[in-house]
Amino acid sequence: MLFGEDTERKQLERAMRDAGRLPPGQSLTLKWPVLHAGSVPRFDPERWDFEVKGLVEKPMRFTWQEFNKLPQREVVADFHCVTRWSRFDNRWKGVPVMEILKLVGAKPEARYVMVNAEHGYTANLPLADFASPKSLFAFLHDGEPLTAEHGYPARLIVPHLYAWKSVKWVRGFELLPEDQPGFWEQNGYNMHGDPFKEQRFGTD
Ligand SMILES: Nc1nc2c(c(=O)[nH]1)N[C@H]1C(S)=C(S)[C@@H](COP(=O)(O)O)O[C@H]1N2
Ligand SMILES: [Mo]
Repeated sequence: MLFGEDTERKQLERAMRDAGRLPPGQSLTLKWPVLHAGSVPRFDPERWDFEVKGLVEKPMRFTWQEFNKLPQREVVADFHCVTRWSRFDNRWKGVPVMEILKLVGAKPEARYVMVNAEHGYTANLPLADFASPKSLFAFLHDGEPLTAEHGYPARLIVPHLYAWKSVKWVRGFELLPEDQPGFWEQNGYNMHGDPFKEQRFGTD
């Protein structure tokens, strides 16, 4: 029954808010909305690559095959969109960001990251957030390959920041000495984006 389902959702929402797990100004969704700018890109495994550049000891480029051979792990995490919905307990599987950072080696001057995706989408974040143990380049969600609209074949997941930093259709990243605004950040979104501090827009 619709009414019953909504009551259940609201009860869960209140419990999660009280437990400190739902960030301020967010509501819980049991569905999984799709949100992005532009069109869904087509995946061509022959042409796909993942490029790591900027302030790294060893710039690297991975083919789709090579990228798939990197160590993988699973992370269960909540997902918070700045448009005020949160989706709990997503089970992601993919390549931890740390695995790639170990291979390329961040130079000491590297402090920020620009993440690059298809169609020129970008998102910036501090290297310390990017390198968090729960950040990963995910292939699977709840045991299934990502659907095209959720970022197939791979997307970044940084669970502790607003979801616009969780770049779909990811194709690489660049380490930088200074912070530079990405796609939404150029349009007024926050440079950091911590949902628990409600860093939605502006400088803080
Ligand atoms: N490449 C790309 N990644 C993106 C976006 C985008 O426009 N392009 N939108 C972001 C935003 S605002 C959100 S809320 C999440 C939504 O992910 P979902 O569509 O899988 O729910 O993707 C993020 N990643
Ligand atoms: Mo979002």
